[in-house]
Amino acid sequence: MKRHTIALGGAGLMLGVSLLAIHAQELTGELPDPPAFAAQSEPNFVSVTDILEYKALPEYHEPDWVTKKYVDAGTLPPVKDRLPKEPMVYKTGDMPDGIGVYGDTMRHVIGGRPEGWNYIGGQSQGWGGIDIGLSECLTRTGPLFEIKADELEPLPNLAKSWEWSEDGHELTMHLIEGAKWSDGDAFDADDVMFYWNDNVNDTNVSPLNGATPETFGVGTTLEALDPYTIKWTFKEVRPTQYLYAMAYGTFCPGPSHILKPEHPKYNTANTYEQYKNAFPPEYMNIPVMGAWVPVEYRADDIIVMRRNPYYWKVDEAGNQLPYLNEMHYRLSTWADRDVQAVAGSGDFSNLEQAESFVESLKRSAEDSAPARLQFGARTIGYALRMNFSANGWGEPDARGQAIRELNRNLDFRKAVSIALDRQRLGDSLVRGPFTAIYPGGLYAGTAFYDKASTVYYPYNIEAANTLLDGLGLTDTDGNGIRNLANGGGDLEITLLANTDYGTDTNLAEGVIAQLEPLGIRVIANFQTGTARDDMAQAGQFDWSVERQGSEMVSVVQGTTALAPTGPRTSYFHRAGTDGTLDLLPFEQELVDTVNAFVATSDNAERVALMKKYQHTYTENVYSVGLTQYPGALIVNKRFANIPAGAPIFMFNWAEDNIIRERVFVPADKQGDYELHPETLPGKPGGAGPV
Ligand code: BQZ
Repeated sequence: MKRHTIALGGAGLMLGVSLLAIHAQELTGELPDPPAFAAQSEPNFVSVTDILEYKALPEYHEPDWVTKKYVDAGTLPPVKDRLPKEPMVYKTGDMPDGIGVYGDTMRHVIGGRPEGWNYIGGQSQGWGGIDIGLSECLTRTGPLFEIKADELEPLPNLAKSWEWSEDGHELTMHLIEGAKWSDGDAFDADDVMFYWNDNVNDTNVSPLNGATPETFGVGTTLEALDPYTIKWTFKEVRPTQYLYAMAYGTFCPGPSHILKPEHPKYNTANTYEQYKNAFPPEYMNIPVMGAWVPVEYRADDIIVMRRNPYYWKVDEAGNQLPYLNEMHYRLSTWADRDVQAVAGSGDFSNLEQAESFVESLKRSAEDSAPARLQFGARTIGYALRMNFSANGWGEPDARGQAIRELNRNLDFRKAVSIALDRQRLGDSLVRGPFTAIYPGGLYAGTAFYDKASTVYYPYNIEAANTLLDGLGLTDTDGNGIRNLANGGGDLEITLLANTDYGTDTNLAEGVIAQLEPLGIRVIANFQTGTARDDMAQAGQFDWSVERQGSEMVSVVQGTTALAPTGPRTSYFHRAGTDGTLDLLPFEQELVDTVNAFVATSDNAERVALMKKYQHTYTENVYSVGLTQYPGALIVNKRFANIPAGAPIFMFNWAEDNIIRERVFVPADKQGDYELHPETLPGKPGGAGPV
């Protein structure tokens, strides 16, 4: 600390010199390659048409007890009448263990808590595969990890086919015909248009997972041509990119026949808050298009789901999916999910917290281990994100505004970046070949990553101090904390982090500890998951430590979040109180690069654009990368049809990637875990399974 205190006197000159020296001296350095760490299993790469098709089959089947107890009793139509004209058919060739058998349960353990069932109204269901299982979307991208790179395009799902107009501005999509919600109500364009018109395009509603009109392109329109045909009109020419945004998490329509009556546009007695909260966790049998329906909820204990009798997908033998009759989501912690999965009292986990790696590896190495653990590529990455809005997003006070101004200063961001010892941060989580030094931007080892385009500023505490001195952030009152320039108060910065994950708070504490010697007081603002998500989306943070989304892994999934391409597309720079974005010149460059990427389907051009993106991003320290490491999929050994090489996270989480509706347990391995055997969901809002 002493140096900059001394700097006040003749320091000007010395400061000037060293700052000039700093600026002159190349702060960049050679980015060390990640430690060698091979993924433990490779996917079998296939074409989209190898996975599924839509066609009518000569006959259909269901669990015998469904026929006996419901169809024969006349309380449920025959399976052929519950299925669409042409159901989705999963091809046996792509199913690792082939046609499955009915029965058993997948016992998930999760760290989230359900707010309610109104996903498109903005409520979280607790994550951990709940919303992924309940919500079906127009397209699907989770399973794309096994698609041949040169054939990469989203899978059809609720939209079973589509075609572009000659000029490339219009995309006509054909919805699956005759599919029904789990209560038997027809799924059609009404559900799609209610989501688009009255949720995405209603600024009073923030759908979960952040869909905004700009997620599908500035000026894009959508209309229904008939109950099973919708037409998009884009400003760009053939922006195939948006087909990825039509998958999970941003275009998964909700049951309009249930939600619309609660929406203020159609029910003026209701406020938007009442609409959002109209379906609390206690509300059972919410209609879904997914494979399982919530039939029981015990707060802080468990959510139980039973098979959807109207599920619109079958195998090639005509067996209506899913094979598993029940899903459990035990309400615990994310760390406990790992523990229970390797212990065999839970069935599934995305091992994503590096602190649990060693213990999980040890337990699952034994022959008697109940679960298989497979590491994938390094697709888990953490960054320190700074709030770039200086025009009011999150309504900062004077101190907060001063921090926003600093966040927008490159020397300041560089100083913070080179003051962090990433090797030490990674090692603080787990030792060994797992964590890699991550400067920020696209991840090493991913499709569009280019090392030569990645600017890296190595650890250099000396230069960091000089840069901060150069900004006039000197400790004028001698309390060991630098002061804001021009006689300002102490340099205090709040750091938002998610207490649901040890990794998030450990990394945040690492940042706090490593910046303290520089005289920067970083104050922990640690919040539980949902509270953290709400504060982050409202811009109520100076800095936040976050696990990044799929855009940094795949680029093609979540593309519009790569830069502030719209007022609410970026995670850390959104429109201010006047609705405008105060973009810095390099940010405008990033926006233009991302928009150019969306507007072209020429692969060579896309690769070149992402090199430019990576260079601009890392040269300007748009976010401060902290660490990057692989995750491991843990699944109980009794389950079959788990695809080889399924990553825990790429285009989506493994709960989507493994296609759970076609996962089964061979008859001789089935456990007796069903809590409500031989029951089906009851009426929406009814007591539970019947
Ligand atoms: C996986 C995932 C499935 C959300 C959530 C949670 C939320 C975020 C993120 C992950 C959990 C699990 O992640 O950690 O392994 O099961 O649910 O949805 O972190 O707080 O808002 O983006 O996906």
